[in-house]
Amino acid sequence: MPIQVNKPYLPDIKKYQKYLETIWNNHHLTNFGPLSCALEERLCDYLGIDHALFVANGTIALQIAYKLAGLQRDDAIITTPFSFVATTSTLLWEGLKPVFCDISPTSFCIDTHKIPTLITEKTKAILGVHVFGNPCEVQALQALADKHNLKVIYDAAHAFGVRLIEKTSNAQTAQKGTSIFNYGDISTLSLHATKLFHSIEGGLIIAKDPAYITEAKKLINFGLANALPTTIGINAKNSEFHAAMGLCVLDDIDTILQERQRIWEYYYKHLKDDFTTQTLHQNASNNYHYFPIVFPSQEELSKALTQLNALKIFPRRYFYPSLDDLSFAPTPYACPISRDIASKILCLPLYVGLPQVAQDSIIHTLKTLKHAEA
Ligand code: T4K
Repeated sequence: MPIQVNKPYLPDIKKYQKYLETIWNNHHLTNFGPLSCALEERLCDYLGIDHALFVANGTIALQIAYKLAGLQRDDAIITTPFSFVATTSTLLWEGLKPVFCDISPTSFCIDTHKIPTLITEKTKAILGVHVFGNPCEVQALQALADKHNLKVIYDAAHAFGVRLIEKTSNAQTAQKGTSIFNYGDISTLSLHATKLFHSIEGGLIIAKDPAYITEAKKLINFGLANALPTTIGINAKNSEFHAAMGLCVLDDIDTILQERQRIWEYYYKHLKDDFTTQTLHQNASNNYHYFPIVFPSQEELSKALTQLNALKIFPRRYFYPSLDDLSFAPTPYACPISRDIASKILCLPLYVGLPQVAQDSIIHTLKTLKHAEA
């Protein structure tokens, strides 16, 4: 059996079948059904957020977020070039102009210090990505946004369950921290099958201001309010079948996180001295979503990939290429750090059920290659 970068978690099929029976009994298949509402409620509770809307996927969640933030065609949005292509393609799809700001070579998130020189009168928002679940410098970004009257949107596709302990936190939040989704104006999450928590396809729009969620609910349902079209909308609702999967996976979330932590820590223990790893935010929790390593050169990455592929092991070049290098996203600002990291980074297989023998084989192959190079 090939070892892929990830393998979607599947819950107990009998539990899913029970939900199917509920759907059959309800005859409510989609359009804000009871399972979708239950999922939103349970996710708010689990994540420590006030408002969330379950939508079709993380990509449309971003597009809706831009509408909610009032962004208009040709507005300039300062964003990161080191992300999955959806972060940039959604901007372009909406007629917005991505202005790429280079990343920190250690956290792989947008470099806050480089943002001010990119701000012009056309800039309307900052779009950050908590890359591999590692939070951006949310407080510094907010201060910048406040100073220049900009919206802050987070593509938090990878950040399920991540919490931040603020220096100013009170006794209540000091232990658990605050959800990373509570920062910025709007955050979006992907609930795609490849994510640590998923609903097969799905996404979440999260905002502290309930008015955003009320508006989003209209936008994802053709712009309808009380069955009448009131604004230009689209169909971005999700179904009860997807919600049912989310509810089943949420039941198992503690086990999922424990298992991912075990695998992540095993990689870290064996590879940290030989490869550059992502520097994690000191005050944030780790959700163990991805395990990226950075090679000294693209040549060494290619050699490792060839050897692992020969063993039927398929890590992924997340994220390659750097988005400022895309032919369809023209930019006057090249981002050398992002391009460099993108050319040398590899995400290793990490999922519940990854066989120990496969993980050992990955580590052995990488270490052998590394020491042969030395
Ligand atoms: N923003 C960010 C920062 C994102 O990372 C993403 C998505 C988005 C926005 C958009 O959210 P969504 O609209 O997708 O909700 C995968 C995922 O499809 C994508 O959701 C994810 N990020 C991205 C990082 O990874 P691909 O093109 O690598 O997927 P694919 O089909 O090659 O799958 C990866 C591996 O997973 C395969 O090697 C095999 C395995 N797999 C996959 C699926 C779907 C399975 O074993 N079974 C499966 O059913 O994008």
